Amino acid sequence: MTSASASWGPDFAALESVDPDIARILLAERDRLNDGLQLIASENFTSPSVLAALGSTLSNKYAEGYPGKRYYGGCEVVDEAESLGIERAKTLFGADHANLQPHSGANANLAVYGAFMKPGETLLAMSLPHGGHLTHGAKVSFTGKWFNAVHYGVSATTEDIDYDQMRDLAHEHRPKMIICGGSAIPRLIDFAAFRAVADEVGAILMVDAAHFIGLVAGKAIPSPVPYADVVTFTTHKVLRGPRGGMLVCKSEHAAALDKAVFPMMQGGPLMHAVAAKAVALKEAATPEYAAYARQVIANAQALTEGLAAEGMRPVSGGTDTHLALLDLQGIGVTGAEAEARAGAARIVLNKNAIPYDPAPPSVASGIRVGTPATTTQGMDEADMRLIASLIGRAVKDPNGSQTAAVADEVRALVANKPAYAS
Ligand code: DSN
Repeated sequence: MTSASASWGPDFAALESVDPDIARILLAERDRLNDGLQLIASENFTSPSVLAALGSTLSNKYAEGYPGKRYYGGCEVVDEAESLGIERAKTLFGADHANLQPHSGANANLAVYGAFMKPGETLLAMSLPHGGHLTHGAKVSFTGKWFNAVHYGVSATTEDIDYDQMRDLAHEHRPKMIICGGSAIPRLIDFAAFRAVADEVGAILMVDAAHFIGLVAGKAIPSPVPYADVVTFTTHKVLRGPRGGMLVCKSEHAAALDKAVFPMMQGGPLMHAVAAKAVALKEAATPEYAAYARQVIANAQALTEGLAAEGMRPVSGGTDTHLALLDLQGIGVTGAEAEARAGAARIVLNKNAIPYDPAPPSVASGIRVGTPATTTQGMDEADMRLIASLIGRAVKDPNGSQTAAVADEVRALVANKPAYAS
């Protein structure tokens, strides 16, 4: 029950009193995070500052519109938070304009379609089985149902983006929009090549940077911002902010994209999430964050080399980013088996299709691993080499004889570097 004296910020004691079931679940999830290795490439551990903004009274406020142009009274305080976040995003990414309101990466992408495309028009994007994303025109997504989606993939020899195929398809189909980025791309993307092709065919270039924008923020890899008409991303992956989406764009697209986010696609923004995004952007502008971003890549490379030594073949030969895709066919283990065996030993990773995968997605021939969360915990290359050997022991162990011993070693490793204080 809320009262005049109710705590205005996160109050776990109040939650335990009012709803012990949910309180218990929150503690169990904290313990799960502290009791294993989190190698899901799209996950991370947000800071206490970000969590404080998320658990704040800004959740109460309706603020449809944008700073200074709202459809509700009483927005003068949340206006400050959103304006601060917009300025921080523009500065951090060197962008003309930023919109912090998309509730998710999918919503940010949806807004870009809303701004630039009509149903039936053509888009060109990376195919999902080769590392793209559902919202890039997959048949099960509205983007594949409402638009004519054409897909490029990776070369069978290099397993990197087939830029020649992409260019040929662009000239053949004259897409309204070209998209690059995805969920399982270990290599750097040649944004200049995409820009050149977009210019040749008169297409809008959208970069879905959800996976790697946190590395861009830390200046650890090149930025797509100078090349793209619009860059969409999530805020909770390497970037280490709250769960949510964002976009930055060139000034000539600002009005259309703002209108597409609200009122075309969304109603009231989640102002607590907007404030938490602003906090994450401030954190991402620090030298400590830049060192973290570089370490994420160094760790991913060390982990990939270690897994290769265990007989797991890195797709494309390695990684330039925070994630790696490993082909397990050489060790005779499916992605689903590897996910289950590693999970039983407290190592959380996901099965993943590899390019030209003979297995269905529910089984998959590969796994995807990423290093944002373990790097946030303070782990380094030596830890990654140990983790690779633990994964090898767990995954190449069909009868589970190693599971308990590996789990004990995992617990010993994370005990020194807990994700969250108890
Ligand atoms: N589901 C996210 C990922 O894991 O990459 C992308 O949306």
